[in-house]
Amino acid sequence: MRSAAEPERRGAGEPQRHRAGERTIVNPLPRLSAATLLVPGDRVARPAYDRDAQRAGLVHVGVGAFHRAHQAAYTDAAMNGGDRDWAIVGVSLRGEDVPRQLNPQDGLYTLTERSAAGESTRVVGALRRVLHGPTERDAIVGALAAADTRVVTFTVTEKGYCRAADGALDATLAHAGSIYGLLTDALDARHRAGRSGLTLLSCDNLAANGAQLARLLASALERRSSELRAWFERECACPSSMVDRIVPATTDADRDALAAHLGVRDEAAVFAEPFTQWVVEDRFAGPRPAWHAAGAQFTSDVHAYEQAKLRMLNGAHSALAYLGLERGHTFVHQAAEDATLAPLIERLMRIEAAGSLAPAPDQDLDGYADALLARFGNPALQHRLAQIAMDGSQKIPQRWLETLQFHQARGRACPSILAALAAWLRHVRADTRRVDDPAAMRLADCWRQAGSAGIVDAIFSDTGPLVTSWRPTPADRAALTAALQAH
Ligand code: CS2
Repeated sequence: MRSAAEPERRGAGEPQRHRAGERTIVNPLPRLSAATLLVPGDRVARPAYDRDAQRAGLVHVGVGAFHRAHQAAYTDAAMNGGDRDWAIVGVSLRGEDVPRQLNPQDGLYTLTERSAAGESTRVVGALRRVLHGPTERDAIVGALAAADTRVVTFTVTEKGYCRAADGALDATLAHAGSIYGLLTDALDARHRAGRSGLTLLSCDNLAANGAQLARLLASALERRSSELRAWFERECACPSSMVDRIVPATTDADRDALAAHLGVRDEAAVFAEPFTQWVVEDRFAGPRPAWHAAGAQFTSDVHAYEQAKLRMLNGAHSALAYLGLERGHTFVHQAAEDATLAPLIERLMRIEAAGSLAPAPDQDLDGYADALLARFGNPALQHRLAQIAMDGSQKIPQRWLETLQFHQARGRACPSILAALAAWLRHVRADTRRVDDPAAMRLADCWRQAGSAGIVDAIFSDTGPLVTSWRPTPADRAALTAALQAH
């Protein structure tokens, strides 16, 4: 509750501002926390369960905006529906920002859904606290090893899986602070204490994400002991899952406007589209939260949903990002409405990506493409193309190159994907700006050494930086080289 010393709230109006040097400072409102939870109560929905009475059944690694708008929101809905004891202990592997945003708020944050029709906000209560990888390693291992913990979910992005170019575990990246270092110590402790195995659920945009996690983690555990590896394979499960929700990075302007509306500041606020989907392989080592309360689908085979999402949604997203940035756009909805790009994106989704898929009986790929175009066109989201353009070396293999490979084997060309690939090659050239990609240095070296005549072979080779076995045909090489030289 507000104390007398705090600035007066000005109804639903603007917060007070004054100039301080170059920056505009917004006078501090109280932070969202357990103590101020009632302040926005009349405007937003709040958790319907006693947060303090819940046991922590879940650990989540990688508490970015996506987790907060997706898995944590499903878990909150499950607990709202009466499935208790799934409070989440969050882990931030590197950055300090997320613990700083969430811990002073007792793990509370708001989730706002945005569409052309308006906004709706709720407070999510599932997250208990966030542990910081570099400074709280023992506490993280302790949480993973705790008897109450039954499920661990991951959104560590594609690069968090530490894969070498051949797809195997990269031992130099898989250090003590990586998911592998933490899980090795935690699973070892569980095994020795005679505790149950865990369900380790990858929620990242990788093909067969569960199988990849299982394979990579098994090779990390083998380095500790064959017995630990065998225990993991016997007692733990790594189901695959397809996650979907568009969650743009939150901006300061978003936080300011929300504070003006709520009368409390939420430094951890997230904003997302109304659409959300989670298809989970129903293969758990023990109990699981009632995520279906919020619409999660449990199935025996995620593969068809996962491939359609990666190749159609994410494939189109990456194409919009590189081609759209080149054409001077900032946001996804602008690129999606660009009359030059629209036919290319339609072809990429409906012919090239959809033509490489074997849909499940209930999947209508053309209807899916229609729905995706409507989602991309949501102007309220302000989803930045630059956010999608990050880490392309990690993304494009499962978004484009598997599709190229499928059609190549059948003698078919994919002109839209090739146009997007040429835009990506230009994007990573890095002559004039910083490229946000873990392989940025290697990509820049390839460009320096090979130039536009040789870049395609330099990148798509056995010694190149991408995890892919796709190799261009002479026709692909000619098309890509011509596109590069024409720019
Ligand atoms: C996007 C995804 O940033 C990106 O690479 O393509 O984050 C996308 O918004 C989500 O996968 C949607 O579910």
